[in-house]
Amino acid sequence: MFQATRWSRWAAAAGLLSLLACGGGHSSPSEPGSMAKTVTVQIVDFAFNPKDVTINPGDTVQWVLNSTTYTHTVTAENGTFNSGMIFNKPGATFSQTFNTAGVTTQYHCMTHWHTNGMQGSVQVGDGAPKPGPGY
Ligand SMILES: [Cu+2]
Repeated sequence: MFQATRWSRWAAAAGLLSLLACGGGHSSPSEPGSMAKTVTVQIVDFAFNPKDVTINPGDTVQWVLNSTTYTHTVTAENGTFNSGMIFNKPGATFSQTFNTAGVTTQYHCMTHWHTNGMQGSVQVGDGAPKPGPGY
């Protein structure tokens, strides 16, 4: 009886520690550089999927062309990044790391922005504002 109680307390403590070790997931953004993740956004036909992503500071977004329609770009409207015409064959990738919490970056494809509304957003941290209409 005594042994079983000790063991279950130990198991509960170990479970709690393993949760804390991973930063608790999305509800509590981690420090930059610790437990940083890469989130993938697929480019399929004339759209980003998912269109909007929410990440923690220090995380990286990697866009991957998974389509035979091109040429696309990933171009930030605040000027912080621009892939150029890099998405010119299936499998092409572009990555950007976002370190500043509370910032939402709206981006688009220069080729298909006006014709297809090809745009998306990256929200960093839980307090980042929602993207504008259409993003
Ligand atoms: Cu495009």
